[in-house]
Amino acid sequence: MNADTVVIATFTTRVITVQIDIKPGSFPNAIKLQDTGNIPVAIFSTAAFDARTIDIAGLELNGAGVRIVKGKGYQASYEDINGDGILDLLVHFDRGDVQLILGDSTATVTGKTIDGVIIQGTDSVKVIE
Ligand SMILES: [Ca+2]
Ligand SMILES: [Ca+2]
Repeated sequence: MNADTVVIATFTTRVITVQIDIKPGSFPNAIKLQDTGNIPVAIFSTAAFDARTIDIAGLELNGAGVRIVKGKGYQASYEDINGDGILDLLVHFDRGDVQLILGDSTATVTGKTIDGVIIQGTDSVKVIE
């Protein structure tokens, strides 16, 4: 008797949850609906995660990409935002593209590392008119 062999391939997608701070140093993270400009967001490194491995080009905050400054490229820098001695990533998202409506209480950054690992981080927001 022949038994059919069923091969089941399982793909595990690794997702790293990262700690972020929308509008670093400020709380609540008020976002005015009709505002343009940019929203700064810190993505923190930890002992286990180096924010410098993030692919900046692929980052999004609720649908908005990282702001591109004419002649300078992406508006992003490595700074130790929380003073723990490890460099963090500070990126600025295009405010006009961020999809938020009144009543939304969180916003989420999604992206990938240069190795293709998916990252995701959420912070609270206060959407105001
Ligand atoms: Ca904040
Ligand atoms: Ca830090």
